[in-house]
Amino acid sequence: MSNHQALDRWVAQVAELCQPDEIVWCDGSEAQYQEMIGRMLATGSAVKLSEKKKPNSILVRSDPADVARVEDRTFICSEKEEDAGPTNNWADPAEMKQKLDGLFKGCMRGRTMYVVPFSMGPVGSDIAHIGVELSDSPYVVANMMIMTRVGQPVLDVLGEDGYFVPCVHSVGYPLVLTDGTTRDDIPWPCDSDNKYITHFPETREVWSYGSGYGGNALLGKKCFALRIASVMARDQGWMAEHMLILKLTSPEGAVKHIAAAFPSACGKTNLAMMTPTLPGWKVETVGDDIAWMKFKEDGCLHAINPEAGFFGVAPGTNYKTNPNAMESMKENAIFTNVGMTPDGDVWWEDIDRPAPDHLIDWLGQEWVHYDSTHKAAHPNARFTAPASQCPVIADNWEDPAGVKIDAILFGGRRSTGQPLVLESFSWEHGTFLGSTMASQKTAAAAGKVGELRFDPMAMLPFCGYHMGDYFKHWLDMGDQGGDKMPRIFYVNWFRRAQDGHFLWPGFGENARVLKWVFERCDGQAEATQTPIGHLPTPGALDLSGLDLPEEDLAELLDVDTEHWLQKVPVFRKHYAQFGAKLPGRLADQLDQLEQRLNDAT
Ligand code: OXD
Ligand code: MN
Repeated sequence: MSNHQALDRWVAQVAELCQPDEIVWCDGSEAQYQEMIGRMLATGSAVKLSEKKKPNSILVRSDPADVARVEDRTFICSEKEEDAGPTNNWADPAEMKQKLDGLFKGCMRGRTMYVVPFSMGPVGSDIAHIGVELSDSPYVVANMMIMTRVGQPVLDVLGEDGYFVPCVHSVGYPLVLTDGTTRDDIPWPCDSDNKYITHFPETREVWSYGSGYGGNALLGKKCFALRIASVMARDQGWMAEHMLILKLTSPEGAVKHIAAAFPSACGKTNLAMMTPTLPGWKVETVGDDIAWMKFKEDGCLHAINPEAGFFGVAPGTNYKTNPNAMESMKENAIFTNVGMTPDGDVWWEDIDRPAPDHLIDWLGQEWVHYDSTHKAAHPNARFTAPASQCPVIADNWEDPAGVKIDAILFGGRRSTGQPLVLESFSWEHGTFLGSTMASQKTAAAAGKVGELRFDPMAMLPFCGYHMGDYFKHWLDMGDQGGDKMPRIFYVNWFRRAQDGHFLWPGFGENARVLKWVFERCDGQAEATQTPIGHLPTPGALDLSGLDLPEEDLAELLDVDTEHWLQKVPVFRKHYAQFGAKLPGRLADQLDQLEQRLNDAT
């Protein structure tokens, strides 16, 4: 029970529907975290890792049918279909509520319903917002305790009548069936044929059924902090974005904060924790996945990281690609769908050490290296770790006032055409760049990996309303902020040469690009105007000490007019889906691009 009548009433209503055996309120304490871990160990959901190798950490293996976000089972249930737009699955809210009533009825029988009051952002910050998740999964509760701020301080801020976003989650595996028969719990309960990840933007509710994995189930993350928050942000004049936030310090000690939107599994965590190769430059982490940005009295956008932990992709993470992520997950971590070594440690593809002779794979079986398709870890295997454990967490990462954002980067995986870095001509042109962002698909979502798809502002799976209205919101924000808005850049670490090799070394070397961005913000670094944006002049990028063949640099900064002219009709087709909701100013931007390209040929 709380002091908040509406909250208590809602908890009672959901309990009446779901019929759990008991209700437990989460206080966010270490004892309660240990209780969740204990419950998972008892049902076989979790395996304890070696105290020597990974203190206070567990490994969890999901059902093979529940391994990623399910975009085709994710619904925006707005009153009007047109408000969900062409990029979302829409469902009628009344019909969906009826369906959910059927699914949720009795779905927690034989289980405990946990009440998780959580703050997205430092508790009490005026950029933060509060949610309450009701869930029957100890795995979800334990993850929420790492990923958000949970417990009594949140209820204290809520007081008697504070606003919260209600989020209901069930794995959809009752232990007592309607006919009264009982069944034992299983390690990863779910209802994989019946997943519904549903959002009600008008009433700002989330109902999630059937999956226990990541963004489908940790409802503070994608469901609240992006889909519902994007609607709140539109209505209240702020921004909820799929962006990392980093603090960049120059050798002289000057600081800038950069937010960057890349699609899922395109290196946000690596960039946010990067160790620069340029002497004297420092990158520190504020957040690795989501940014909430509001205007402050100075007229500038200030951002918080609404999360308190990292839910990062494990495969490919190692002491070379991201030593700070490796250090962050050294202890007190949850690993999901990775391999396990005989000495009780974790293993995944491209971790720093060779696979031992014996290994239990993510399916819980002895791993046989018989072919490259049979991986020890699932490609979307994850680690959950407290952000406070990151060695380069910024000292101001929990500042309730947020950090002033100086620059925004867009980017994705593009093997051709897109230069290493460019700066937009204006906020409006930057919005155009974000709206036409495309990237090769990764394993973070179910579906075919590698396909090129438009992913505007990296928000394709996360925008809770019509994408055309979302573009308009970006333009409105720009009109409001004027010349105080961050500068907008577009980066691409993934361009390949004809023979297939990556042209840019990436990782710590990306600091060279950040340095140019930093200097552009101060009006210093040199740039040439091209039809697609301002590109660094050949000498403007600091390449000291980097062995980069001249022809590779030339290709990285090449603007192939033919390539871009071919893109124009592709962009037009992409824009056409937004119909009358496409802001005319963006259509004009596309015409202007075409004009500039034609003038250049
Ligand atoms: C994530 C994602 O988990 O974008 O952050 O899928
Ligand atoms: Mn993400």
